[in-house]
Amino acid sequence: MNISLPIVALESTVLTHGLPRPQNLQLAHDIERMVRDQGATPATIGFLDGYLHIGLSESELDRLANEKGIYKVGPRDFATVITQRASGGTTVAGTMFACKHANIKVFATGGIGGVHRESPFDISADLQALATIPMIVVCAGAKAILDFPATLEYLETMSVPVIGFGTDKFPAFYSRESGLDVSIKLNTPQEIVEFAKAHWNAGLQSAVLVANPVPTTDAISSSEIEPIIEKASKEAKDKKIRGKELTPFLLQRISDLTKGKSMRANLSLLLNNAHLAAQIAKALRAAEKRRVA
Ligand code: PSU
Ligand code: MN
Repeated sequence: MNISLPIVALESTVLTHGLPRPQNLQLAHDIERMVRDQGATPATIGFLDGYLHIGLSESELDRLANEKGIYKVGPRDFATVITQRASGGTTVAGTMFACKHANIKVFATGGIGGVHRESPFDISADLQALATIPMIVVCAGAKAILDFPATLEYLETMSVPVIGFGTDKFPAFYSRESGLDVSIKLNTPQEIVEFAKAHWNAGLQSAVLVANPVPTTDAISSSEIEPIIEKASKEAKDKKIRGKELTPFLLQRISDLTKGKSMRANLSLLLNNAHLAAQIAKALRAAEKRRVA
């Protein structure tokens, strides 16, 4: 019998490439504590010296947050870091791939990757992972730097349901809404678990994406953030920044241009997502216990 423990997987690209030092290590600790305080077990996932770690100790988190030459690891980079005995932070897709092996069903992140605005054909491997790995992924929408309509269309094409947690609208990472619709609004962790079970029982193999808006106190209005995103995107285009460098470049530029306000929103939504993911992991565990009893 396959009963999952209430475990919440956490990605590590946000530590290695998404946030500056020292906020990155502080966040790693805060987010793990948030999961534990809710009665679930955090498992931050990443590569150290060519080995995949599911759950990292204090000193291992410190290495990922502070060492130089750390890779950003999506699924296609697994063989690279394994053969090079390298260390790296796993992206949403890389973390989901690890969860598939470890049978972890719940994962919290900040924002998923998606279809980029400025770079044609730059579509994050996160979308491919969401299409093929059956688990519950909690995010605050797609990263604000993306093409939202294209990202949501792709998720629809790949049969990934998008649940708005307490909202009909897809949240836009720094802002609470993008003006675009989710596929269903649900209001409790129990409803989310029931929905995911129905999705998989119907024979689907895709993930269920939970979109949890950034807390109101830290949200930035789209009228404030949009011109800044446009500016940063244009700079990236002018500097010919592409591929895996694009996301870190944009996040850093937006943080500079907002004098750190976007980073505060980023930290706040990460903790908020870990909180909800822990509740979902516990609800999933309770549902599985009931089924076995
Ligand atoms: N959202 C953030 N910070 C991040 C990321 C997302 O606020 O660092 C990371 C995630 O790990 C995500 C990755 O999987 O960026 C997507 O990168 P790309 O667009 O290159 O696939
Ligand atoms: Mn990309």
